[in-house]
Amino acid sequence: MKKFFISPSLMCSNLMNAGSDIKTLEGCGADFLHIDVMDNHFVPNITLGPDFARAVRKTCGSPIDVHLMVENPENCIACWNFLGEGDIISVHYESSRHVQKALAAIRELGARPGIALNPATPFTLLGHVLDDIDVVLVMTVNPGFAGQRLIPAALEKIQALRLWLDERGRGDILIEADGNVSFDSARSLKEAGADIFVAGSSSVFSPEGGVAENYARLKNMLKNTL
Ligand code: S6P
Ligand code: MG
Repeated sequence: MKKFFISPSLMCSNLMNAGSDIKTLEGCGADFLHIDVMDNHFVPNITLGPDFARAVRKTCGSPIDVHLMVENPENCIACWNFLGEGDIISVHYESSRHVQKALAAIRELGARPGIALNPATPFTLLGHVLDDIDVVLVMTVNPGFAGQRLIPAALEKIQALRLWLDERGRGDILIEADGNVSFDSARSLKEAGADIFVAGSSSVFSPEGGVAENYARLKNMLKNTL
């Protein structure tokens, strides 16, 4: 069975009780905790930031997976200097004229650099930064909000990206699927080649069950998918 990772999206947790949800997820053995950072410039929303992430790091040992949806992320990589080995920091290809600089700064911190792609952005743009990344985060919805519907073309994109990376000898680069990863869509996303599954209101934080129960359900579903 191919290894997979679940990254619950904390913006979808019960923010009045986030500490308790985070402890529950740590108890579930969550592979990552996904922290969405938005600046009302790159996307029309404002969410979590480094102070929140620092508080998470203090209370919990799970690796952190930061998704920066901010303009010019190269200017704020130092804000994340409490992250390091095992953590992921992703920046959007579309958010900077100096994206390689941002990726190199993340590597310098000791964290794993990821590049995030909006639905309309072709992955073939990544040819010259393959050595600078450990992860490609494929947006399966337009970034900015939880609770959207998956864009079907994203599945084909993930499939083609997996082949493209493998052909370049980069089978080690992980593909992260972000947006409407549900108990149903997770299966097709895994079959297409995704490795990391961002789990928000469609799965781990779905009102269908409790956080631990939903996490176990998603994990079980992914375990039984090739
Ligand atoms: C969206 C953000 C995501 C969401 C997550 C929500 O801009 O990057 O990480 O938090 O995808 O999950 P769902 O199941 O509500 O789409
Ligand atoms: Mg995200």
